[in-house]
Amino acid sequence: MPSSQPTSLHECLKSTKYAGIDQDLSLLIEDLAASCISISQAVQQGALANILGSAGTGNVQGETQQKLDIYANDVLLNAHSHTGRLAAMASEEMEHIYPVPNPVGKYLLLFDPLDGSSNIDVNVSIGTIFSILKNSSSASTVSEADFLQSGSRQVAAGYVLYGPQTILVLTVGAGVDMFTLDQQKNQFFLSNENVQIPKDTKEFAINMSNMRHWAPPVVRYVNECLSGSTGVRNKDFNMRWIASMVADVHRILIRGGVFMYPWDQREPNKPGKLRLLYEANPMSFLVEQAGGASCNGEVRILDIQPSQLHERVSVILGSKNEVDLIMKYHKTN
Ligand code: AHM
Ligand code: MG
Repeated sequence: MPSSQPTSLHECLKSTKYAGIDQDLSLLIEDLAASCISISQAVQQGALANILGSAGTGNVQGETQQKLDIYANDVLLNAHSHTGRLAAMASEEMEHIYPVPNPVGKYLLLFDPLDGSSNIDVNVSIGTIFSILKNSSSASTVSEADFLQSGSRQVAAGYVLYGPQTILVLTVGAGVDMFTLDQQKNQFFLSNENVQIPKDTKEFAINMSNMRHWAPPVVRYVNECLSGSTGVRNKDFNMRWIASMVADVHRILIRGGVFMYPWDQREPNKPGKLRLLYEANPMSFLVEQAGGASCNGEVRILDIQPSQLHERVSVILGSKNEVDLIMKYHKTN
């Protein structure tokens, strides 16, 4: 049991570490935390809240929506529509942006309301991923173009992991902090400060069933990991694949590792499976702030200029030395 009084999210956001953010952003982060507590409660109720299973509808990504995808999306839309802190929202689950009714604020909120949808019904960790941008447009109405900012312009990003514990992971560009939900007090408390990803690792995460479709640099890297201590890497690797990016990235933030969802040749014109604005950018911001690296094999993900809201991207992120090696293989192949 902790001996001293833990620091709440609210207190932390008032501390000098978070002095660089304005009050609207601080309150927006607290609004997000409150919405995710509601989502967490629904996740815990599961079948008792009639929240499991397919909704029978499809989203703009061509995926079947789960009831919890829609529930989480609605919770976030409702919680943020009238706060005066946002100009508009965009979600993985909605085809178009969602301009908020008056009063209109200065931030744009993007989210994957329920990441890891394929794990909902099997009681495996899932999460909500968010990214916050400034609305830099002076126009009176917000347009999709206002959301098309590179990840390096994010002012905050994070996720809430609904696992054995519910954990909020946050960056505002001053490192990464983790906050654990106290279920009795319904409040997040600081539990892991200034998270640092080890530079080296012996663990990789990738959906191996797609191996025959990958590009040569990715095949080379994974084959070298598989060859273990008698191969060129001179060490045995371990593999993990949870199929919830939030849970795989959380493990990497805690103990290192590399996560890959690379381009593959089944749909050569599609850069990857994961979405740049709702998944890759916020996770890349967190990983870099924790001393890791993130790229698409060619360039840093945070440098990519998006050309559309639901743009997809190849993702390679995690322990810095490993990501650098995979990048090198892409450049020399
Ligand atoms: P989702 O946002 O619809 O849940 O999809 C994204 C998820 C990631 O969390 C995860 O890394 C990946 O899809 C798993 O894909 P696969 O089932 O192909 O392994
Ligand atoms: Mg997702």
